[in-house]
Amino acid sequence: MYEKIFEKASEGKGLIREEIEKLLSIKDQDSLNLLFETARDLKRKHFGEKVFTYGFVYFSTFCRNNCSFCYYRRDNNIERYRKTIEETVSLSGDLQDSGVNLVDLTMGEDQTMHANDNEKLIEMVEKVNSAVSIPIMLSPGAVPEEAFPMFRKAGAEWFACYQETHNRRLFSEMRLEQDFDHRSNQRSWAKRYGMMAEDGIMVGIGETRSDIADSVIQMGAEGCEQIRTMTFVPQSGTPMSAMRKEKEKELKVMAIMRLAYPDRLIPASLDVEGIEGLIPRIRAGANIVTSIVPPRMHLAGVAQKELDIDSGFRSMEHVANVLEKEGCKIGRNSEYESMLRDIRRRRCVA
Ligand code: SAM
Ligand code: MD0
Ligand code: SF4
Repeated sequence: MYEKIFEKASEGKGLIREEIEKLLSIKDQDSLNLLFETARDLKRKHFGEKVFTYGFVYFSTFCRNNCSFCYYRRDNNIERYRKTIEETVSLSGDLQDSGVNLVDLTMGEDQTMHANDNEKLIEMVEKVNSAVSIPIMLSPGAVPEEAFPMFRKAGAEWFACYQETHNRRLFSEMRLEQDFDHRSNQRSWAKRYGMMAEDGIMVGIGETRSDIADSVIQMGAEGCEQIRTMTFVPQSGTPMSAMRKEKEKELKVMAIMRLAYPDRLIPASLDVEGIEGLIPRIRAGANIVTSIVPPRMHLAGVAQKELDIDSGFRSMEHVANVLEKEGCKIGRNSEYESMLRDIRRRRCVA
């Protein structure tokens, strides 16, 4: 029933809307397995058995926004922390020493960091950049266009800002009082000023099949080098706390993204189901592991604030063991960087 679509995608011909929607409707396990198999084959063709790893430093959990889905929304009365620049530099160094290929510096929209044209944030990126040699990804929320050349100059190579959904109505229910176009501009600005960009969607937030197809198409058209999907994890103290967590959808969407865009970087986040969720995501076509967090450093995850962190199950060492058992090869820094060079080169030509 789906064979023709799999065959076409295997040849690297991508997917059209109708095919994306059809694959989203898969229910039986056999077809689902075939979908994952096709995704894995395509991944292998482009990346071999290589998987790359990203360390995660959620250095400030203060936020001025009130996203309905997020534990760290302004109205949630929770304990928060802000690491100093020195602490963040040291955590980034430790992550590099543990072997990750990139460090992702993430924060809520913390006014202390954004103040005076992002002065503190820029200083932090500069200092991390002098201390580590691996690439830096910055995930600071939505900022004015003028910030991008300064982030780039300070040493950030990547900018992550997820649209969550490309349905404007749903966006306004998720990201309360935030502007859809301003958020979407973040990624174009990042690219304009020489950074690579990541987009992403959440699943299980009330979206339809057609919404997901829109997002998959839109993410492809924007040309972000990295694209992701994450299952919404209900958070206590938020308006969406009573919602149900979707089970299979994320894997399906991930595999569909791989069929549609064989050469993009697609993360498996440890922040949804912890270490247990890693291999299913790798088997669905992901080629990057994100949200690797060092244990006992009082660092939180985003969607899973504690899961597997202090036990060390989200450390590089443990992740590497799990990946090696699966037959994956952990990408070296030199391999990651040469892949980034290829990606940048392709973009200049295209
Ligand atoms: N504050 C910045 C922002 O919103 O862009 C950067 C960090 S934010 C916490 C990173 C992403 O985590 C969000 O864009 C969202 O996709 C994801 N996220 C947050 N809460 C989540 C939840 N409860 N379940 C799944 N993903 C979540
Ligand atoms: C992750 N918790 O990779 C992180 C986060 C922000 N750039 C990434 C969502 O899962
Ligand atoms: Fe703040 Fe980001 Fe959470 Fe929204 S998703 S409340 S912007 S930390």
